[in-house]
Amino acid sequence: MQLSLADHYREMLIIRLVEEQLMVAMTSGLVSGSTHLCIGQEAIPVGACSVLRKDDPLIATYRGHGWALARGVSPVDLMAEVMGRDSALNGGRAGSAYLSAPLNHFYGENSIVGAGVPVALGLAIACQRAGDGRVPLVSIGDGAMNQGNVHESLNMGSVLEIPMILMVENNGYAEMTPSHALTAVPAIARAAAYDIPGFETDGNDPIAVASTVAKAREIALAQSTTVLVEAHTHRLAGHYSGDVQAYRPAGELQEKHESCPLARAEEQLTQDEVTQIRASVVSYIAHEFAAATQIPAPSPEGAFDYVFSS
Ligand SMILES: Cc1ncc(C[n+]2csc(CCOP(=O)(O)OP(=O)(O)O)c2C)c(N)n1
Repeated sequence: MQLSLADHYREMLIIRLVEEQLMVAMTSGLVSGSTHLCIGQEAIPVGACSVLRKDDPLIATYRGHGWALARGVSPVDLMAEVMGRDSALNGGRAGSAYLSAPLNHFYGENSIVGAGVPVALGLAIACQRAGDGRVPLVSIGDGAMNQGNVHESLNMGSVLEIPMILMVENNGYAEMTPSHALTAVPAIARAAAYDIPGFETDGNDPIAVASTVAKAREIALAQSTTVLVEAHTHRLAGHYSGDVQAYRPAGELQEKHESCPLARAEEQLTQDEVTQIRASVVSYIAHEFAAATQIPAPSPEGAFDYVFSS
């Protein structure tokens, strides 16, 4: 069932406000280590997760808070995990860049560029063998398309006819380098190179993303193939929490804010809808953040738990 734009907007706003809250938490010293925010890219996880099966395995990059939240992880658990608390997610062991939620079939983030793709391919082979109709989706950035293991996985997914969706979030930059200065051909061109179906979509429109991912999923299963989706979007925060973004041309951020998924949805919804959804999400996230700050740090006695198998 397709979600309404108002439902998508609510989901996207939850991701945006969680990440804005985390930015405040960072400046207050509540977060150790760096974080990679997906501000501006919310329509991609929200649109995709609205049409995937709840048990389709998901893998994201270090920029994966949106995927976890769209897959049903609660803001309190996610924010507590990022703050290194003894959260219900990973007990503060994963932090921002490595969190996972196996019960939500979110196999987690990965900080090594492109490394989620061969992991997803392994999951996809397992799903194919189980024959239960699950299709894994792995999300990467456009810069990751230049990693060797991504190409090896695409080749293998094509030759072995493995149903899987490779979502490329083209956000205009790979770290601090503009995509066009780094990559010879667009991500979508690699679909033809590996003889697999490929689709481009408007990554700032959750409804466009949902319909493209639904089509990709259907084709992946019907034709037993890996499918590439390139979603065009823009990152509106720094690459990571310490990025001063001196590489951006003047006026770029302002312009991209005006066409971000939230601004676009707000133009299409009524003022009443926007006001009502915003008020409810603002108070929801404030409540979740307050609850997250109440969760204690993990106890030092448990430092070696989960390190060795018994
Ligand atoms: C194998 C590897 N090489 C280099 C890095 C350092 N690094 C971290 S993010 C990044 C750029 C990735 O860009 P992209 O794939 O477009 O994703 P985005 O950060 O834009 O979401 C690089 C080179 C890394 N983490 N892993």
